[in-house]
Amino acid sequence: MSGMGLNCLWLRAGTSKGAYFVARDLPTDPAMRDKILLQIMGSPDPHQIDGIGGADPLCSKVAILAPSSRPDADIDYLFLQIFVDQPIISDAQGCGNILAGVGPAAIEMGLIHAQARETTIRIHMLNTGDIARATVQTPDGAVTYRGDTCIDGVPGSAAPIRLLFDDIAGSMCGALLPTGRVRDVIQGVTVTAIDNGMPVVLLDAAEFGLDGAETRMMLEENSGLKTRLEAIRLEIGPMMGLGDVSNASVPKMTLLSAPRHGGVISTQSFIPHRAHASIGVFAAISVATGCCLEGAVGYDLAQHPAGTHFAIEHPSGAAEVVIERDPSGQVTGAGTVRTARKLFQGQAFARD
Ligand code: NQM
Repeated sequence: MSGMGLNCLWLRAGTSKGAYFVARDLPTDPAMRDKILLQIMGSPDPHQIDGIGGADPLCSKVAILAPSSRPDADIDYLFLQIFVDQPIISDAQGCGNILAGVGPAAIEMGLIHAQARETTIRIHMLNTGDIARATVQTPDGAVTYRGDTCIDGVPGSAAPIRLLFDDIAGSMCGALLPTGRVRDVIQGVTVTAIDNGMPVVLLDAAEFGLDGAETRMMLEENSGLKTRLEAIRLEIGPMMGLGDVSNASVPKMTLLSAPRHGGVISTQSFIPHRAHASIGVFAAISVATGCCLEGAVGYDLAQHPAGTHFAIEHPSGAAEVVIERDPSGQVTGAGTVRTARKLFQGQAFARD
């Protein structure tokens, strides 16, 4: 198996890059599958020199697609985070950026027939059990990647891909506030643990002596900060129902400060060991949701928008998310717009 090429589509999806496969081409045994995927991506190696991975968690991602097992969905999507420098593959999180490529990939790989103008695909996200609706531009019945939509963190513009989610609260943790409290004190630091699509720990940057303007590189080089964040993460992970998180890519650790550029809040995220160049889709939705909860870390730092549009500032701009609330203020739905681009289509090879 490992000597044979596997059909593979390599997409830039949102602010991430990933390899898209069809499930029937991969071994059904997860251990065999993971061995092949580690080899294809080149892990473990900080440079992923013997594989196609981009030596950064944001470019070391895999999506596995299949016709859906559910009547209310069209496609099953399993997201796998391939650790760069450890032989670990984790399905303990979803990924809203790689999700943006699922619609185009499902059409390109022959799993879905495109409609005449745009095609809406119901995607069953296997990592969480939740459903997303993705609308892809398909003029003349084929995917187009060309368009005028810009997202911060990606040069140029591309065709919009609309993503909508109905009920993603407690996606991995079972509850929006997995510890049962809006704030906890862990290792002397006040935190809010929240999961609206992604398990995230919200922290006030000021508690770490930061003002929120530090660059990704400054954060990466701050080993004292990383040590403190990891200690908090390891303690709160089990409290969030995630078990021992030493080898898990969740919860994400997000430092918050007051917005600087007209957005709702400013963020600096660790995912969980490397600083994010921007912020994940579901992470941004979880942060936006936290900003709506009185008492949560971030509520007092946020500039609260009157409507549904939340600009979540991050180190390379802002992520625009839509948050819908009922009259009591409870978050009922979320969405965003991303773009994607086909970079390569062909066969990927594991080592013999
Ligand atoms: O939160 C990175 C990304 C992500 C995840 C990460 C994501 C999300 O930016 O939905 O997209 O948090 O590991 O692709």
